[in-house]
Amino acid sequence: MISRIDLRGDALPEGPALRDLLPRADFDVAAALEKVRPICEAVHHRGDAALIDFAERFDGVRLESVRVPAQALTDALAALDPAVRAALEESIRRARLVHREQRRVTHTTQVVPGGSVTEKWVPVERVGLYAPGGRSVYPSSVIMNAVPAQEAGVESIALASPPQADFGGLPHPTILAACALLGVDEVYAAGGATAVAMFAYGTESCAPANMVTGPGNIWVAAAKRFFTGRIGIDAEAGPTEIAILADDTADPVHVASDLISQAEHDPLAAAVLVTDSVELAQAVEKELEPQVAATKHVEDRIVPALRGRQSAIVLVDGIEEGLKVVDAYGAEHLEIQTARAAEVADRVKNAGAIFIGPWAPVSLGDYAAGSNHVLPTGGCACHSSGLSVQSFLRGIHIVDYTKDALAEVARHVVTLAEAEDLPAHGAAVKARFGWKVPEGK
Ligand code: HSO
Ligand code: ZN
Repeated sequence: MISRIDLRGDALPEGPALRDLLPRADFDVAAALEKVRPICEAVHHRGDAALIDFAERFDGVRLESVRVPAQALTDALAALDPAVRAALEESIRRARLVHREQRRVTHTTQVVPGGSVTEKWVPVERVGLYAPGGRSVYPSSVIMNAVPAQEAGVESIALASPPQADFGGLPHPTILAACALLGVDEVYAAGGATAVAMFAYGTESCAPANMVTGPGNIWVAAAKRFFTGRIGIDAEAGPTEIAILADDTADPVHVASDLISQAEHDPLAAAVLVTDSVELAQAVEKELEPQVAATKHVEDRIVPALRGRQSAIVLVDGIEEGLKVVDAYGAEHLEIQTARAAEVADRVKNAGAIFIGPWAPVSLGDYAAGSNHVLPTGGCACHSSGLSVQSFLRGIHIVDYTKDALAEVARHVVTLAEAEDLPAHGAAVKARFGWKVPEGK
């Protein structure tokens, strides 16, 4: 069901060489880029008409309008199962608690008397959120995108999700209901690359956005790459990943169920167990069989995900080596199921989110821990973080110097300008002091 990679014995290689030994899915965004280009160009040139044509082609439904009427959101919320509503509300409440505390405060540094730099945090003005349809209708992801944007103070938030032929061309009702609960009332029926293009260029019915965030398949990732530089993006989200660092204190039933939980997302999802215990490895292998057999999505997602080259049980000599492996891997989600798990977790450098001990499975974080589940995949955790309030803010430096404060440092500015062969830079300072360089202090 899952392969083994045995890294015991020899010393582990460092950095990229170690990473090359570890499993990872092929997710070739560059190849998809060429395919999304004509789609993006069509949306640029033909606006809503292109969106309506693409919806017919990709989603099998002819739309009357791309904008979802407000009544559809109200109706979806009214029809929502009360248990699902209560769970979504609790998820929103917890996410708000965590994200509210991520707000940044304006800070002024008095560099010298009369000279200060203030860093002012300003939210992005308009954001387009994307919620996938098809295999992944995740109202939880609507929460994870909307809450940080709202807590950051983004004024204009719109959401796009693919039209569903079964629901008269509207996005899935649970997505609409989640929008209603969150107070996101500007919603569009547009999917994949077409939705990203709609937000990037704007169309007759949708004003352009400064930023697009949200999960999606390879076409969404490719469209985000296509527009990078023109708009802000969160990340090119790839297939989901779970890595578990475990020793012989871990419960194989928990480990197996957590591996399966993320394999459930996608045939390309990655499930990686890193352990120094052969007994645990064997017990997990044994445990996977009945648990997989007992669940849903077996043949289409879980079995290909676990059997794929992106998943493995990695055997290491000890937890020290295990830490090196998980750092080289940089998992989207990392569970620590070892003795003194909090101490081990504290030493991890690269992970999107870390889940400590037996009572914090990734699925808690997916829905209701309060943490964000939009996290860096594909090793991007080595340089990036998950979605947060910070993702929707810009820090603007405000420079405020008096004449005396400028005079004090003028000779350094002029010197550096000359050293860089940019005399006009120096002149811009000298001009303010009768074309002479002030003495300074
Ligand atoms: N594990 C996914 C998020 C998700 N899980 C949504 C369930 N629904 C990526 O972090
Ligand atoms: Zn998940």
